[in-house]
Amino acid sequence: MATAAAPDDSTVRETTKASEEVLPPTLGSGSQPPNLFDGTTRLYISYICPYVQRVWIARNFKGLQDKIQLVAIDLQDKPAWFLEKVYPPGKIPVLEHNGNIIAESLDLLSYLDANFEGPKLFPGDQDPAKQAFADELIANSDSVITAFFKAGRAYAQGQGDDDISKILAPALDKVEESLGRFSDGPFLLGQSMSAVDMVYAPFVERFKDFFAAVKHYDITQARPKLKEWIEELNKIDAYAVTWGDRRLQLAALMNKFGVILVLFYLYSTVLSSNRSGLTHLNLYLQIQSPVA
Ligand SMILES: N[C@@H](CCC(=O)N[C@@H](CS)C(=O)NCC(=O)O)C(=O)O
Repeated sequence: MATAAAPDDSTVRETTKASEEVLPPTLGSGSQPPNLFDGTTRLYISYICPYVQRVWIARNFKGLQDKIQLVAIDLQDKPAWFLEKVYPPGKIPVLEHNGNIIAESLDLLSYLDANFEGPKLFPGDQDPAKQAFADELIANSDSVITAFFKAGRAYAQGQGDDDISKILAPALDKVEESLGRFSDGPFLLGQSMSAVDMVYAPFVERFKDFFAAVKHYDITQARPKLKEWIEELNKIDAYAVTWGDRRLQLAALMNKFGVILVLFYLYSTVLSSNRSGLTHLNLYLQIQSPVA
């Protein structure tokens, strides 16, 4: 009986698993640029930016770890080459692809889907009802995210629980209600993670951790779909790896709202557990506005 030839290493190449990827160091003003516009596709990121996270999750979900190189930029000490040659507005995420620079996280999700292989981020013509809902949710995402930031500021200004809840609850209820639209799965469009989950989750999870830390308030309480959604998202490698050390994400958000005491607590827990984490945290503590 004929047997199949053993796969040749040069033809069968496994994509690096997202969780096995060695993440690059953060580049500041003293850094050398990569060989810009040499045909390599690069995603310029920061490790604490929710807008970046949207695109980073998408890149991993599509299995593009070996096709799109990550380049981490220090937003507090941006390299001159990044501002002069890559993206003068100085924002991230941006993608360097085929000699062009593409910016804006929402545009990048569509761009990745249209220009790269891998599982689809949007249902498109395959499922017009789901695509229409995706468009609606993405159009509403800014108002939900704005409510989260408003609730964070209300907390920082010492407003009472009722005031905070009035701002926060409708935004969270909207997400809970949206999760009920398609009953075939735990994600916003049903069975599988899509671009819409990538748009919302980096913000929902940040504020989940924030309100748990500052108010012992669990945003998933009485919102079972939200709870399940977060649990299921975190089972996905492509998603989970983009969080890194969550204490650092939390510290960055707290710093934005000036929550000094809890920062001190976080600082000491990182100090006792992880020296390199401490170095990163020191860096992040200098950040005035890590989240736009
Ligand atoms: N609308 C942009 C927002 C991106 C954004 O605000 N990124 C922040 C980091 S989270 C940034 O690059 N800020 C520039 C700076 O800090 O100088 C998007 O969706 O991509």
